[in-house]
Amino acid sequence: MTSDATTTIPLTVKGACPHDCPDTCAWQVTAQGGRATAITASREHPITRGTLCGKVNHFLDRVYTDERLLYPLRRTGPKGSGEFERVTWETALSEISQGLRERVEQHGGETVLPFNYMGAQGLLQGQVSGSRFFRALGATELIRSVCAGTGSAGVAQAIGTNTGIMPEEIRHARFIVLWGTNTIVTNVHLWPLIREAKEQGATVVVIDPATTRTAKAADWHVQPLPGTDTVLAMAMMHVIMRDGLHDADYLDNHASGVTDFVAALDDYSPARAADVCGVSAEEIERLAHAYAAAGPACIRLLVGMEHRALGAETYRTIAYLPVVTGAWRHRGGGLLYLTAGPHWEAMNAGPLWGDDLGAGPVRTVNMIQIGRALTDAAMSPPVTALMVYGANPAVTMPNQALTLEGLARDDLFTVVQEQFMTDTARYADYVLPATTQVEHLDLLWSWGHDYIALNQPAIEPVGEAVSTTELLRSLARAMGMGHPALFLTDDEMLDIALDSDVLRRQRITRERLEKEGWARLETAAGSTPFASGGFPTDDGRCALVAPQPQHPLDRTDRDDAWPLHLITAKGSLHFLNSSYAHVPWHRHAEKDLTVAIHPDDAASRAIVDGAAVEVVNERGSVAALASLGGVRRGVVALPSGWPRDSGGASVNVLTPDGLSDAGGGGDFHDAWVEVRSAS
Ligand SMILES: Nc1nc2c(c(=O)[nH]1)N[C@H]1C(S)=C(S)[C@@H](COP(=O)(O)OP(=O)(O)OC[C@H]3O[C@@H](n4cnc5c(=O)[nH]c(N)nc54)[C@H](O)[C@@H]3O)O[C@H]1N2
Ligand SMILES: Nc1nc2c(c(=O)[nH]1)N[C@H]1C(S)=C(S)[C@@H](COP(=O)(O)OP(=O)(O)OC[C@H]3O[C@@H](n4cnc5c(=O)[nH]c(N)nc54)[C@H](O)[C@@H]3O)O[C@H]1N2
Ligand code: SF4
Ligand SMILES: [Mo]
Repeated sequence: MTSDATTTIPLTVKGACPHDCPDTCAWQVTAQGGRATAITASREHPITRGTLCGKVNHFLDRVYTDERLLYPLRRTGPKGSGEFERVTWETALSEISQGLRERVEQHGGETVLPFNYMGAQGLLQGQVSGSRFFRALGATELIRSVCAGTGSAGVAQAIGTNTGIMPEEIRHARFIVLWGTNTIVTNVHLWPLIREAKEQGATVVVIDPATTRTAKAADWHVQPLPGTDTVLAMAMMHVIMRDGLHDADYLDNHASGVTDFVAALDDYSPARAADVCGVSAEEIERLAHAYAAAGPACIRLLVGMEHRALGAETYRTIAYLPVVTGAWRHRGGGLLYLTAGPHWEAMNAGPLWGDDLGAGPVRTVNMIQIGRALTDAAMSPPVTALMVYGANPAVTMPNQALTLEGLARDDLFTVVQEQFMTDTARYADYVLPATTQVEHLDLLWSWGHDYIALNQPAIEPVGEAVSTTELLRSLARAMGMGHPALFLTDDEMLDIALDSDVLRRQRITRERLEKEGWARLETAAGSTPFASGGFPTDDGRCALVAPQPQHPLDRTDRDDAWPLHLITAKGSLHFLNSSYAHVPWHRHAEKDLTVAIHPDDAASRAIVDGAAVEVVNERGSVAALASLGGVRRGVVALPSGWPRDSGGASVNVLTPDGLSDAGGGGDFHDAWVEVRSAS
C-alpha cells in the first residue's frame, strides 16, 4: 500500500537504501496525503543501528528537489547540449520503439547495447530489471565488472570464494588491517564495529598511500606507494616464515604449493620491499610481526586497490596471509570482503534473468571500454542503439574523452532513464524519468553484510516517473514483443525471487519481510568458515602461487612527462559515485574539487595551498584547487564522481581504460599525471 493524495492518515512502511554501498541500511518512510514526510534509520537493524549517512539523511530532498526529472524529454539541441523538450509518454514510447526496431531490423539485435549498473542496487530495479527485455531482443550483453570483479577474481584464485567472514565478526578481531579501504567514508557502518574491537584492545592499521579520514583515525597508518601491495604482502610473509610465525599445521592441511612459494619469498626481503613500496624495512618487519602475533587478525579488503593492471594478483597475494598464519582458525580472524554470496544463494533470481529468452549466445562488451565499443569502426554490427539506466558512464567510466566521443555520435540512438540530468543524459535522444526508492518495490541484497531487506514503496511515483521494471514492460508492449516473462509485475517478480528452499528453511517469507523489513541470512559456514573444513576450491586447498617477478612500477615504458601517480578514489562524503552531485545542498557541502598533493611536490612546482591548478596528462586535463598534504610524495589524489558540469572534464578524463589481470575490472588507478599552476 502506498500513500496517495486522498490518504490523510500517516502511513509508515519499511524499506532499505538503494545505493551501491556495502552498508545496505534499513529505514522506514512515513507518508501522508501522498507525500513522503520523514525517513528514519532502523534502530533494530544490527548494521544500521539507527543512523543513515551524510549522503542519505536527507533522501527526501533527492525525491522532491527541483532538479529531479519528472517527464519524458526529447532532444532538441546538439548532443551534449542538454537541450530538450517535454513529450508525452505515448510519443516517447512510440518513437523509441520505432528507433530500436529500425536498428534491430537493419543490423540484428546485437546493435543494441544496454548499459546498466548499480544506481539501484536491488534485485528487481537494478540487477534483473532489464535482462529479460534485452535478452529477448538479442542485444549485446554488458560485462558489469567495474567494481569488485578484479578483487573477487583474485581472492577466489586463492580461497575459491570472495566470501570470508561477516562484518559483525570483526568485533572479535584483535588486529584489524583496513587494506586499501576508506571505511569511515565508504563503509560508515563498519566503523562502530571496529570501534567495539578497539575497546577490547584491537589495533587498527590502515594501509593506504593517502592519508584518508580512516587513516587519521587508525592506530597505525602504513603508506606504501600505490600498486606495490603485492610486494608488501610478500615481504610480510617473508618475515613471518623466516621468524617461524607461520602456522605449519594449517599450511600442511589447507594449502598447496607451499615449498615453491616459500622459496619465492626469498626474493622479498624487507630491504628490497622497502625500495619498491617506499615503506621502511623496519616498518615492514614490525607490521609482519604484529599481524602474525596479535590474536585474531582480520584483513578488511574492499575495492580501492583493485583498479590496477595487476589488481587480481594483489588481492590473491593478500588473501594468502591468513592462510600462512592460520588466522582463519580464530573467530574474528581471516578476511572480511564481499558478502553477496549468501544473498545470491538464498534468492531465487535464476528465472528472472530470462536466460531462455534469447536465441543463443550474444557478443559481450566490457563496461569499462564503453568508449571503445561506441567508437570502434571495425565492430560488426556497430552499436547503433544505447540504453542507459542506473548508471552515469560519461562520468564514471575511464577514458572519458573516448566515451564522450562515442556518445556524441549523431548516428547513435541513445535512451537514458534517470532521476537527474546527468552528463550521460545530456547526450540522450530521449531522457525518461525514473522513480526513486520510496516510489517502487525492491528486494535488497548486500555486498557488505548478511541481512536481506524488502523495500516497499511509500508513495506513488512523483510526476510521470516510472520504475525501470515498468519502463521495460511498456517498451516490450510498444515493440509488440510477446513473451509473458517480459510482463511479470513487480509483485510477481518478488514472489519468484523469494520462492527458494534456502529462504523457506530459514522461514524468511514475504509476510515476514513486509512486517519486519529485513532478515538475517544464516550462512552454513558460521563464524569461522575456514577453521578446519577446507576452502571451496577444487581440492579444498589454497594454491599458493608467487606473483610475477616484475612489479608494476618496474615498467620502463612510462612517459617521464607524467611523473605523479594519480589516485581517483571515492573520497567525497556527500556523493555516492556521481549520485547526489545534482542535489544542491550535497554539491554545496562538497565545496570545490581539490587535488591532494604532497607539500614537497607542490613546492617544486611553485604551487601553494588553495591555488588553481590543472591536473594533466596525455588524455586531458582537469581543473582543481590544490590541497597540500593528504598523500605521500609522488602521488596525487582527486576524488572520483564529480560531474563535468557541462563542458568541463572530470577525473575520468585522465584515467586509462585497460583491463586488469582477471575478473574484467579496469586499470584506471594506474594513471600518471603532472600538476601545473593554472595561471
Ligand atoms: N561516501 C561514499 N561512499 C561510498 C562510495 C562513494 O562514492 N562515496 N562508493 C561506494 C562504492 S561503489 C564502493 S565500490 C565502495 C568503495 O569503498 P573503498 O574500497 O573503501 O573505496 P575507494 O575510495 O575506492 O578506495 C579506498 C582506498 O584505496 C586506496 N588505494 C588506491 N590505490 C591503492 C593501492 O595501490 N594500495 C593501497 N593500499 N590503497 C590504495 C585509496 O587511496 C582509497 O583511500 O564505497 C562505497 N561507498
Ligand atoms: N576514476 C574512478 N572511476 C570510478 C571509480 C573510482 O573509484 N575512480 N569507482 C568505480 C566504481 S567502484 C563504481 S561502483 C562505478 C559507479 O558507476 P555508476 O553506477 O555509473 O555510478 P553513479 O554515478 O552512482 O550512477 C548511478 C546513476 O543511477 C541513477 N539511478 C539511481 N537509481 C535509479 C533507478 O532506480 N533507475 C534508474 N534508471 N536510474 C537510477 C542515479 O541517479 C545515477 O545517476 O564507478 C566506477 N568509476
Ligand atoms: S549510502 Fe550506504 S551508509 Fe548511506 S544510508 Fe545508504 S547504505 Fe547506509
Ligand atoms: Mo563500486
